[in-house]
Amino acid sequence: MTDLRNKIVLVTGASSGIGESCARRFAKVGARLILAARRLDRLKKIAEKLGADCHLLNLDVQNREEVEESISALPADWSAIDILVNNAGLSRNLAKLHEGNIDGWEDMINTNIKGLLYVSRAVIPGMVKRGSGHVINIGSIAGREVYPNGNVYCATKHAVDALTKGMRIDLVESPVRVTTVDPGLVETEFSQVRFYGDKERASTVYQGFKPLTGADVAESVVWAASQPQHVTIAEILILPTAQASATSVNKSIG
Ligand code: NDP
Ligand code: 8X3
Repeated sequence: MTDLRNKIVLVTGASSGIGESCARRFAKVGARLILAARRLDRLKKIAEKLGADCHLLNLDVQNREEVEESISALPADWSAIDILVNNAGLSRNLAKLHEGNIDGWEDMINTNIKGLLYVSRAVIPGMVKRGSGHVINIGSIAGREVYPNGNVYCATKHAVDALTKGMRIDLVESPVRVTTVDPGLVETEFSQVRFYGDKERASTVYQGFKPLTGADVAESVVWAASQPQHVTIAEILILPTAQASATSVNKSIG
């Protein structure tokens, strides 16, 4: 198994949900954490409770210059990133494509695709140079299926799927591993962001069944990272037991 003690793990979107849970789970196994997000106040509170060696990055992954500068300016004892968890992401709205909000599209494309690309482009060369590293992308069931009104969000997660496969091909000559962890419905702030802060509407998404938690997903992420160096967990699809596909959810089992 790969010993994760003292490994340097960069988690984007560590201020909430799946990213925050990944930070907690990696901290438990003794990793050192670079926590990145726009809400630095939240990162500070999370870091205080982690009991792990942490470095905080106030980072908007949409901002290409900010990403390049933040990664290249990491202090020497934080610069050799072992594991990159490309988690920062969001959805905006549910609407038919021809009625969609174009600003929301930009937000999703700029975060889920371009943000992931900027961070990957800044971090992976160091991994290749050092001959070691692991990139773990947080995809989605929405990267495997398209559901009604999910058009652009699903497209961004299909793009993440293509980029994961492309990275794995391009890195085959190096020991750097590439994994995608693709969750179904996880109760986080995801739906609150999708519905622009409407908590009541967001909560209805998870009513009537037991959704995944961020911790459930983090367990898969850390398990994939713990495998021996010659093992790549290429893809994990993780669903609540009440979910069988993007559109098939049994909302009557509580
Ligand atoms: P949350 O809304 O709880 O967390 C999203 C995280 O992304 C926050 O920490 C947020 O931090 C960060 N983020 C958003 N935009 C940016 C940005 N421009 N720059 C830096 N960080 C950013 O949602 P989840 O935890 O659910 O989402 C995490 C990932 O999981 C996303 O990629 C999402 O698509 C994916 N996913 C979620 C599922 C779900 O059902 N919840 C299912 C499948 C996949 P801040 O606002 O502080 O910048
Ligand atoms: C998030 C899960 O089903 O809302 O990727 O797309 S879903």
